[in-house]
Amino acid sequence: MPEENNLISDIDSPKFGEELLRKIAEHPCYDRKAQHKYGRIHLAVAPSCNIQCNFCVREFDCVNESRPGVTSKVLTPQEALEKTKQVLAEYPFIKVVGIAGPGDPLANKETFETFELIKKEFPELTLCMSTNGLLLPEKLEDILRVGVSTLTVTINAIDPEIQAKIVDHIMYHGKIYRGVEAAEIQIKNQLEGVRAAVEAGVVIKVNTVLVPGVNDKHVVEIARKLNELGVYIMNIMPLINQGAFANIEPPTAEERKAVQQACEPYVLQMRHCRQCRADAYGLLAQDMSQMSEERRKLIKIQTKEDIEKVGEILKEDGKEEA
Ligand code: CLF
Ligand code: SF4
Repeated sequence: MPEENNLISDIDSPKFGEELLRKIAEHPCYDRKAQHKYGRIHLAVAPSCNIQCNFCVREFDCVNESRPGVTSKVLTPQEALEKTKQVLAEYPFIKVVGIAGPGDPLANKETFETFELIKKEFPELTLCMSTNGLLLPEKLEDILRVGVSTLTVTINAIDPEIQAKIVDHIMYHGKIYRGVEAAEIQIKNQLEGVRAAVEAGVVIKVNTVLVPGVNDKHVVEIARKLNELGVYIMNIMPLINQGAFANIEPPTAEERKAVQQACEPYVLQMRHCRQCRADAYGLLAQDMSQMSEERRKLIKIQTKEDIEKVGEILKEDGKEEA
């Protein structure tokens, strides 16, 4: 182990304030225990992307965060606000509003317009987004202004030679870059952006798509870097073979587990990701955007009852929920 890396057991827990600790505890992706209790709503307001990953089929959602082979219906910011109002009135256990595509949220001005509208209407909710990180340094000010507190950056390699095998090209400040040159720009921006975001108090999750034969031996090096940067949690996702990577065999569950174990000493591992759609809402395990009206009603009733029941028990016990 290189000297500059601390094992996570050696590091003091991050210095988050009370408000951020509450947001983490109520975030179904950031806190494993929260996944059965609290939900998220994704607003699919961001169709454009500024890079081309080799495992991406562009008519579908961004697979750096979402489910492959799925096409979410794009909403305007106003439609997204209306949808949020409607969904939250019925499912108050939703605590997080996320923008995760269908493209890259930072490549769409609608992302910020939507967050502005949501923040005004629901100031207590956690605002979350995911990005490929290309525009992170220049958009960080906007991210902070609209009040995003949990941010996912996909980092599939920190070695430009490896990244060049994963991303075909990037579009950056009006120019197309390919190969190692493109990879160097993206990695530099991702790492600089993550460092600055951590310093600004944003809680960072990093997604890494595990591509056998391409970055599988390299992922632990990424984890060491995340440790150094102060990243809160890492989500190692399996490749779904499509696009230019259609012929690469995805990792087995055992292979992914072994990589997660190797990374765990450096950065907390997320193991409950559902690779949700860019328009998913509800609990992670119950995407209500894909359910019949009857089933949604059932969940609403059950969940409200559950919440009330828990509230009553707590009142009787005279203590807050653990
Ligand atoms: Fe959405 Fe992502 Fe925020 Fe969660 S999802 S933007 S951090 S609110 Fe969660 Fe879904 Fe996995 Fe993403 S289970 S795909 S990790
Ligand atoms: Fe596709 Fe997402 Fe990669 Fe963009 S960042 S090319 S939407 S997988």
